[in-house]
Amino acid sequence: MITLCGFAVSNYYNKVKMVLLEKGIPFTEEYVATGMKDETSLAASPLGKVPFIRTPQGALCESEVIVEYLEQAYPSPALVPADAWGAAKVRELTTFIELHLELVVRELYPQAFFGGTVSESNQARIRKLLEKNIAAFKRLAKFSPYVAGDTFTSADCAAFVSLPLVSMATKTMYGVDLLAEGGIDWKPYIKLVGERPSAQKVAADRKVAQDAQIAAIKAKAAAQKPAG
Ligand SMILES: N[C@@H](CCC(=O)N[C@@H](CS)C(=O)NCC(=O)O)C(=O)O
Repeated sequence: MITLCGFAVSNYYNKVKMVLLEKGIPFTEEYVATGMKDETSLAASPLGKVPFIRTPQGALCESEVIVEYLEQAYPSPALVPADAWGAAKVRELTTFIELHLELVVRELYPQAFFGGTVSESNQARIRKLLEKNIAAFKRLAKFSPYVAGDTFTSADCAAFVSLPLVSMATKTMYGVDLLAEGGIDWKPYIKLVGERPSAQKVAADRKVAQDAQIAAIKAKAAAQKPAG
């Protein structure tokens, strides 16, 4: 049995979870926070990142490596085309979504989502890069209706969990959804993918985790507030 380690607010965790659900692979979930220092977790994920999985053969980290392992080990139903070219085109999209969109916008999260700050010069640098990368992504993405074409693939699992973050973070930081401004009509696409049982489960579990996170932040703030 596979154990998926991490937490339900993480987009990379949710990408792997969606793949597991789509493929009908039995798995259990284990809550692991980021930045873990214990030797067992570091042996599984040496950078202290989530997700990682535990399998009877050992542990594996890096979400896309996990997705590729799952595709090979559990080929049916396929989430990547069988032919080399089709498979490469799916991976190309996932790489664009994660490396050129999510990893760039992630630099905004401290201020967009966590009450921290991002310097104005960094905000300007990130915006410029995002505008360039979103235009590049638009050239590759099909949305017809799925991101790689007429078939649902693992790139849709990546898109479903990461594209809304690009929109939310840029809207919060710049007052404009750079994805939509870049001509990517992502909302109907997310709605379509969101109808899948796998997406509904991921979204429902994420909401429970987010609500718990917000409640914990509020409780902490209340405890720190001087009485009176
Ligand atoms: N390339 C990694 C990225 C995973 C990642 O950045 N996960 C976040 C949570 S969404 C994390 O662990 N952050 C903590 C850190 O970067 O130290 C993957 O695809 O698994």
